[in-house]
Amino acid sequence: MKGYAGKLLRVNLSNGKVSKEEIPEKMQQEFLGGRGFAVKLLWDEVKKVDPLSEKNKIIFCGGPLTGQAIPNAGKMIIASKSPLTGGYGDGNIGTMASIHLRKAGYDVVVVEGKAPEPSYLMIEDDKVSVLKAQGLWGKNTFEAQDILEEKHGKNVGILVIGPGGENLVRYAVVMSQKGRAGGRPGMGAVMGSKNLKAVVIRGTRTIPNHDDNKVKELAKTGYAEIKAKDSYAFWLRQGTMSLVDWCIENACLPTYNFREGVFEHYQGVNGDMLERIKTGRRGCPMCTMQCGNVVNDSNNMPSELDYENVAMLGPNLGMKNLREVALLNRMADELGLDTISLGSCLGFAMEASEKGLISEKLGWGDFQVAQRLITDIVSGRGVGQIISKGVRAAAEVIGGGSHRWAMHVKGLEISAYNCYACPGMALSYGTCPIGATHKDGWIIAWEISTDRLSYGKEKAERLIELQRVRGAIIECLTICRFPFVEMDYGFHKIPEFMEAVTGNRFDWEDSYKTIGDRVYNLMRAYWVRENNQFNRKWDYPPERWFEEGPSQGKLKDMKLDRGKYDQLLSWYYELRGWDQNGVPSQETLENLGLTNVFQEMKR
Ligand code: PTT
Ligand code: SF4
Repeated sequence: MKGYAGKLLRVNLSNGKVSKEEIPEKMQQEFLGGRGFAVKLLWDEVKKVDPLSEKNKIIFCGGPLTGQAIPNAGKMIIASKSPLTGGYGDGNIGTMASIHLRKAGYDVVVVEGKAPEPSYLMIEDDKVSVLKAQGLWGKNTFEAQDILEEKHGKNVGILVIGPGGENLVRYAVVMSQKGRAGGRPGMGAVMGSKNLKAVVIRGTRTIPNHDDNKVKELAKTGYAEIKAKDSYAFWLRQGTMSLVDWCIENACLPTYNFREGVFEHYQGVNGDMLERIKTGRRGCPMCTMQCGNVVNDSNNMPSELDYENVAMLGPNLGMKNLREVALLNRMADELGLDTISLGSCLGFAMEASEKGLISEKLGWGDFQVAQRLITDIVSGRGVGQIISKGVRAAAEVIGGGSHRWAMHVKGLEISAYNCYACPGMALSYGTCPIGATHKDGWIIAWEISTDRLSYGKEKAERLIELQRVRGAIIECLTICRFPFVEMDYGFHKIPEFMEAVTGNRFDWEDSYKTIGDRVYNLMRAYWVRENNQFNRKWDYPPERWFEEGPSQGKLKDMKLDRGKYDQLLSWYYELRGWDQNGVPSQETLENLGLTNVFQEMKR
């Protein structure tokens, strides 16, 4: 189909074998690209393996819109079997590497095996080499980016891991451009386990499309339309950071390891404070909206802030100084650690210390302690070693009932919304296909503006709609969702772009349901096949939200109701065509063309 390179590049690091394969048109039609291609490949090729063994594979995928001259199309999916969760894992990163990948003539790169020594992969159109990572291994992601640019020039796309990934921290991410991060469920650790420090791509070809003039015309009007939106000017000032005040207003800011929903010192870390100290903006290639807010940290070094990073490394740890939070954020970027899981792990350790479950004194809001713990996580020392495997694993070591306030679902740490009084958002975390992220089903704003405390079936219905669009179609097309969601740019633009790029009619109503459900069901089937014990408890949020309400704020003492959550979950399963353990039925899978998946999953 037009718009696709139609090529998959496969590199085996164990034996150096490189091959190029055709991507069948059927796969393009049924799975679109990005997340769709990734889950199809993992389902077919990565079965029952240890995620940190050489049998795992890591997949870099664009979609048909990636790199086209349309707004915010500079993104890529990085996917693998997750060493943090044991299930399907991926992340969506904005990077020049996504554009170079497509210019080099590929939609997908699959990396398998393990290099005998630290290495990096260099892709220059048809020329593919595995090079020694001498002088790179052990360097942080910023240093490694500089070294690689010096060697190969600035006109390349670079994906790189830091010491976090090298040392197999289970929530190590892949970094690019000193501020873009992707692959929360440990995609950086998978690269580390393969001795793969970086992927460097230079593509010099033209990205194919059906009607180039039409694409350019749509792009021109698209960029202009986004810039004309009422909320655009405020977005440029604060980006996602305005959410700190919104969460305070709605008592859902994660504070002191999600014990509270409001933070008394929030004005030290909110969007207004950001505006006072902001020095610039950064973002992904082809972006209209640059959401990376740059501030100088307490060492006077630049650090790029988003809401999630600030909430998890700020209020969740009792930290009240934005420049100090920025320093912790910069450490995470340099070391290649996910800021959300990192903030949750540090909060977990501080609470364990407060409760006397560990002997070390790790006080809330203690900046020195937070810095030391981060270095200990990467070097595998003391408490740092325990929390380097995520809060689920840490709770098993520490005991004392700590699993009740280990804030994760399926092993992935919860992102920055405290849901003791948001049943719909709790269900979203519960059912997201990579574990507890807000990305697929950000139902919380609608929930709070309608009937916040309801457990009505309409929440399950609404969540499935969001997951189909955000979690499936947008992730398969591999474009940034912010223009569509935050600027209200309108999903109806997607069929126009798709038709100009592929030359085929793109029926939105049909696609988002069939392709969306196909991708979601295959991700679910992957979890079931890879985890013998899978059952409905895996779709539950942490015990804390059912057991303890916050001690202050307008929703003081509020908790989730276990029986009602269970009913909401049952409705969700029913609407999806899954059984009462969250397992897709044979009929559901076959209606989506996923033949043989049921038998294999059950086996
Ligand atoms: C995403 C997750 C997020 S979601 C944030 S802030 W966010 C954290 N950012 C991190 C960071 O920074 N450094 C770091 N060391 N770790 C980090 N972990 C966290 O990772 C990101 C933006 C953001 S900022 C969001 S919401 C949107 N997410 C999108 C998405 O998921 N899909 C999509 N099609 N478009 C999206 N647009 C927005 O992208 P993960 P990025 Mg990201 C410094 O990685 O694994 O998906 O987790 O990619 O290029 O940095 O853009 O308030
Ligand atoms: Fe990247 Fe942010 Fe722009 Fe989206 S809005 S493309 S995440 S910089």
